[in-house]
Amino acid sequence: MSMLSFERRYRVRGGTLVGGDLFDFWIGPFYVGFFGVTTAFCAVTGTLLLIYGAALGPTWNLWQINVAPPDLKYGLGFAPMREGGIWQWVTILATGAFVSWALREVEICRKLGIGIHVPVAFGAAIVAYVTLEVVRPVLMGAWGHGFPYGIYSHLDWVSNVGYQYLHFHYNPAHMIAVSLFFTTTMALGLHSSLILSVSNPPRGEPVRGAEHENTFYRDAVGYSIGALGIHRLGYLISVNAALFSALCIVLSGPFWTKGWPEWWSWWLNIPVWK
Ligand code: UQ1
Repeated sequence: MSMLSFERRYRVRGGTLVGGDLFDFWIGPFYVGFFGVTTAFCAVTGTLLLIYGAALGPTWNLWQINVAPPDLKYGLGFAPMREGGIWQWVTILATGAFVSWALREVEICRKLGIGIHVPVAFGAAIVAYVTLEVVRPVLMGAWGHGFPYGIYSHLDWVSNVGYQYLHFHYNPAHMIAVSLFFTTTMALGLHSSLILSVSNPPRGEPVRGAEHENTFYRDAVGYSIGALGIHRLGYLISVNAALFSALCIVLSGPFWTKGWPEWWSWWLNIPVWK
């Protein structure tokens, strides 16, 4: 891949968090850094372990391959490799890869002198994953409460855990998370379509700018949030979608063991109805 003319100018030394100059170099288009090395190690080792786990299993059908967590009887201890140990190591390596990737992004931000908004937003997704696979299983006393690694198997896990709480959509944090996911897609749809409408005109027509963007939404809904504002809004709702997802699942089990519909009895029990 060829280097773009401006890239060399911004490929500056320093900004590393760990390792000083030791890993401060690029391989082709990719910045390496200490965390590039740890990302590559964790990702490759974890992937090979997943392939090993698949090889031990009964199928190579991509949809049905399953690498499951240990039985509940192993509690929070290490399990034999073939009985959930692979899942445990994959979870450690996946967490290592995700956190390494985020810290490598931080090093790139420091080199460029830009904010760390990207790794912080990615951190919200990491929080959701770690909540599902580490925090909630630890709070419930067994790694067996984590979700399995497999396409169908993790969907079955979501379905089963949902029914354990009778009707998961009554979980108030789940309601907020789902609403934020939908609102995020709506905001991206509003934003992407607006940008395309002004910046990608038919051949021969002029490109339009901020005044056309603002006027469209002022005409349509009486308000324009602005070019910077829409990105602040998108950041807020997308990061909160991930954080409320983490909240809704960590509440289920460690802090609420009944069906979620029952949680709403506080509403029926308000004295004013009596
Ligand atoms: C908006 O007002 C705006 O400012 C001009 C954008 O920036 C380019 C947008 O992308 C969008 C989608 C809006 C409209 C958003 C609201 C919340 C009214």
